[in-house]
Amino acid sequence: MATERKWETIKEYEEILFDYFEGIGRITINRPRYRNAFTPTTTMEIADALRICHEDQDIYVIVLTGAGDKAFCSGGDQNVKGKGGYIGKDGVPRLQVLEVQKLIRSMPKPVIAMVNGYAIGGGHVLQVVCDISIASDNAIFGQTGPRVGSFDAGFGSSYLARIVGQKKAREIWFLCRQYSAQEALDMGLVNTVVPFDQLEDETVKWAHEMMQHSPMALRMIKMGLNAELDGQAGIQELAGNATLLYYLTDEAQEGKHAFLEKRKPDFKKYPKFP
Ligand code: S0N
Repeated sequence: MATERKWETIKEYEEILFDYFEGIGRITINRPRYRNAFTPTTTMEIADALRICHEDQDIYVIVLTGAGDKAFCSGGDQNVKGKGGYIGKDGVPRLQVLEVQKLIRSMPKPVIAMVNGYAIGGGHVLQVVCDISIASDNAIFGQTGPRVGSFDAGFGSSYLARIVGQKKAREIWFLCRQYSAQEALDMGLVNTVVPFDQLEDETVKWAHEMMQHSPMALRMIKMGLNAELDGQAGIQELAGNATLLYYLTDEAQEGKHAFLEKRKPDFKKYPKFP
């Protein structure tokens, strides 16, 4: 039987839920009527919640999911798709889910996709960019872009190919087929598959297991894995984290103190590790 948990609301939004339980920040796309398709409001709200997760010292792991038992996310809401992007309340067309993808990728904490149904189109790309994917046995995966007049040639293709291989990635995009949770597991697209009623329990278990490990170690591993794929932007992220670690050393402090004390720095006393 599934465990009942008391999730506490972190912030109220229109189209997402954002709550907290024992070190986990959970973001739920809350548009089940539209299979959790995202509008510009949804993506702006997810981006805001992710920025809060980035800063919040009590959040160790982020979970992204969809409301209900039908869909994780069915991609961009076709009702508001206009020329140049998805049109929000300000009348401006945007492709803002790209910002959400980048925020997930540069989040210095693990992000788990808790896939509770359809992960389709831009919704599938969201689960692809998450660090870990835990799927329920009713989850269905696939891209629809070439059928509905869109595509994601960024992370949605290149990173997908790193996960499932070039041939399979081309099949997924060129044929727009749907794949079962078991097929997704077999091609390495998700980490595990569990019965729907165990999805939250399993996700919380994985999150808590990761939380027992060094946050800095997880952060550096994530940035290293990203850097290998993300070119200059990935190196910039990894280098930024290396600088953070360097600033924590006495050697770096010596440089700052010497400057402020108007003397020559003495770096010789610090070890040169082999
Ligand atoms: C998810 C599907 C397979 C579910 O099928 P099912 O269970 O048979 O339900 P339906 O009856 O089809 O749906 C129930 C109701 O929900 C509405 N609905 C579902 N999906 C959407 C959607 N994406 N937008 C708007 N409404 C949706 C249905 O219309 C239905 O409503 P009613 O009851 O009124 O009939 C199935 O629903 C499906 O195939 N959905 C469409 C999936 C899709 O094509 N998504 C869009 C794919 N494209 C993108 O996501 C854009 C890519 C992208 O985001 C991007 C990429 C790179 C750069 C930028 C962007 C960007 O655009 O931001």
